[in-house]
Amino acid sequence: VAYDPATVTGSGSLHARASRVLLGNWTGTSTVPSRGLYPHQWSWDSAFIAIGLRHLSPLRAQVELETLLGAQWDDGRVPHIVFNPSVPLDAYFPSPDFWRSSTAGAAAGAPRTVQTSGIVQPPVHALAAWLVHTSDPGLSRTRSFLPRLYPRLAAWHRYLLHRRDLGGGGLAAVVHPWEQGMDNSPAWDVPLSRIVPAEPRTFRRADLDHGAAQDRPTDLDYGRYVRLAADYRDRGYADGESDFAVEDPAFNALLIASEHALARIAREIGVPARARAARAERLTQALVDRLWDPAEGLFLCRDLRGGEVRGEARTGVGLPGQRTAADDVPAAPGRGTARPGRHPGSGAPLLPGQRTPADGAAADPAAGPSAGSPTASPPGALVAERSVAGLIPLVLPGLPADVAAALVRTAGGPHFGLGAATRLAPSYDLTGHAFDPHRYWRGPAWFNTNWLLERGLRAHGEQACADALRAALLDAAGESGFAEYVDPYTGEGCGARDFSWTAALTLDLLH
Ligand code: 9WN
Repeated sequence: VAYDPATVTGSGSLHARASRVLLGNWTGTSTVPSRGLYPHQWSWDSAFIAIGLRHLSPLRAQVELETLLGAQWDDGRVPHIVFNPSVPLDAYFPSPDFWRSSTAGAAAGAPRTVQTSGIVQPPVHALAAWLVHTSDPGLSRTRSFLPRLYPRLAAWHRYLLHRRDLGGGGLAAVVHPWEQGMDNSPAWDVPLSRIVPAEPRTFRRADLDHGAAQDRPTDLDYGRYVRLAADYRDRGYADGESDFAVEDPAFNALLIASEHALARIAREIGVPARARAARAERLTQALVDRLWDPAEGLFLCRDLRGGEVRGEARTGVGLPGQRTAADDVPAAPGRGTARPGRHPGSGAPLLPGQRTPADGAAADPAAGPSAGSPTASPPGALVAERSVAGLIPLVLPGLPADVAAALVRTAGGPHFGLGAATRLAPSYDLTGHAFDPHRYWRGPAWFNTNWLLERGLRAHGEQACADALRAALLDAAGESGFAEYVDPYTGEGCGARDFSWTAALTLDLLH
């Protein structure tokens, strides 16, 4: 890494405090999300971190992304964790000896010299690369930053759009809750309920050395996370057969935003960009066709393995008197009772509250891609839970105007309370059966999702709302000591402090 004195200005100011967090979490080639809880490099964290770091040091921001993409697998996947070999194995679970990337991932082309996980995280990277470039185009061009990154970013998107198009409709599916990044969101309760948890005695949760148990996922969640990851590893990280396969609106919206960014990158480096821009538009259409719920004014997750439900008419989620998917799943800690069978068709009971296409039309995975043919019935079932993930497509400027307007209304309505009941948008429905203002992705407000909403509001002309959210984000970040997440009503900090993306996105909002 070339000599690069990152600048800190205005001692004591929010800017200076945020800068100190980022400088303190820098390891020389990348930034840890948190020194204690997350001592390695995480994929979507690095993208958000680079977006803030570019204001302190465009060079470090470039190196951050280069380090991550340096650990890319030959099949194009960008791993969700790149392990730091100097960190003791027991500092984080699952550690490299669980993932065994260089051996178990050999067929998929995992790197030999660096240890990684085998799953992915949301593809925010092309967006981050473009924003990093714009912060210092001269340095970027001198270092051939974009020409070097472009083939890797293109391969990453290709992996997601081909190997991960498990539903055949053009969208990417996640095969583990950690991939979507909102680990214990109630949106996963039903799809996860089919997974037989691993025995608790087979693993040790290092996260509980640093985080309060009541703010973290439950042991039962972890049992299922471990089972899913171990099964994936034991299949050589081959895609297609996962018992958990979900099309998520935030993951796909970020992919589309990154496709738009890749088109800009392509134009900048002089390679054809038209096909990319067109693809981003097609994907936006597929997102609306497959995941938009007009009755709710919200995007929902599609559980691709949930297509067993038949025949029961359901419209809207969680409306008074209706059963939601989650009625079947008691709230934590008793939530998630193991069910017989791990896959529809192997004995899993019908799941009330999931919504099948056209209320009972047969889901036919063999029907082929539905992108561009909105009349085809998508496989699986929409998950009847309101998650902040369903608001994230607001970042897409190309969203149909009526969809964007409905999202803005939903963000400010009773379920998310933005600009009214809450200081920041919660990760999950304030009125939801599983809402808990302190438990990780089951209610607390997170800075990355709110930063995305702030951008989305601005992109759709909601300047006053965006300004208010920006002010609330800055206040909450400063008051909480750059907490990992906060109580959406009070702003009280939870989880880790000096959390990197909180500091990075604070810096970005200050610029
Ligand atoms: C598992 C690092 C990551 C974030 C995720 C967040 C949390 C990990 C964990 O921390 O997940 O990947 O151990 O809980 O849920 O979004 O990227 O900050």
